[in-house]
Amino acid sequence: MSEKILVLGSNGQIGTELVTALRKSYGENNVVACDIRRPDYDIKESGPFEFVNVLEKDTLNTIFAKYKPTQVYLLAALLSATGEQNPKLAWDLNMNGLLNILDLAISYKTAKVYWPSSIAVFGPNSPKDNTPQYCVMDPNTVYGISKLAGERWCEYYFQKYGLDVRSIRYPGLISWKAAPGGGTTDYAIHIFHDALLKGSYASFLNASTELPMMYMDDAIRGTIELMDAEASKISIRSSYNFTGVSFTPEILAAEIRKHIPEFKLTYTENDPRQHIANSWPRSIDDSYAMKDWGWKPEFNLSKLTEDMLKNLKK
Ligand code: AKB
Repeated sequence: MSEKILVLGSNGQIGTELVTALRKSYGENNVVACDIRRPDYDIKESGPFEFVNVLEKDTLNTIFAKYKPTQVYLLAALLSATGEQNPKLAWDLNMNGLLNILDLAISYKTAKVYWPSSIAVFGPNSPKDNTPQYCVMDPNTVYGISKLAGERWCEYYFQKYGLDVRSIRYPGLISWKAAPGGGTTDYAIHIFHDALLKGSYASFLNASTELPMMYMDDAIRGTIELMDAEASKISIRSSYNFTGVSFTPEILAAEIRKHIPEFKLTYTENDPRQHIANSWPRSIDDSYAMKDWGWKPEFNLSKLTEDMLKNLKK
């Protein structure tokens, strides 16, 4: 049977690259990009696009009836920093968007659903180093709370209805193709743009704030590998710990200086995102992903820095 794939939230940082990768594997017409905004590319020149708000059940129902998707990727969400500016909207979008998709996936017998979680599910009392898959989780952002609740719903739908839902707890994702969407880890993208444009960057996180990160190429490959894995290999139906490399703004700046020696890093004070970052892990133990479906990152700090600068210079 040929696949028909819906990607909801297709214009975001992840969706932009995921749609391209999926279209390469499954064919342009079999991957339907869906978003509330018009994409940057010319719709007529590319594969199918639909305007969809994941909170509008009737529109969603029409789209499911039209395409009868075999796989759905739900990426539409409000991230950690923007979520704090509008907690009720973040909860509504992140939670009810997910429940709408889980219910429609059951009604339309969608074979597989992908939904991203985040390191934001951890909180101030979670272990900070090599944070294990199973530990205390006390998120203190509405984004983290919605992701933790969403993980429980995913596992519930798997156990109660047999829905094949798969999920990854993304760390900060670093990419150059699309702008990041209002997260706490966004400094690690802005720093590259400003290093090239101005030779300096004012970081909203302090010098020693270490966070888990990953290059987008690894994240897209890992996501598709998880979705392609045999169902029998997936032992976790909440969400998998997943990581690439951990670093601080200071360490990242030192790496950038290997290419731009005059690069200057300064720090702003009292940014609310510092408080969020302080509650998150410094590094992640992703051994379940490695053991269950063979996860292995390819980009370390020097490789991702080189690739970011090379592509942003173009
Ligand atoms: C954020 O910073 O909110 C996201 C995330 C880690 O989920 N990048």
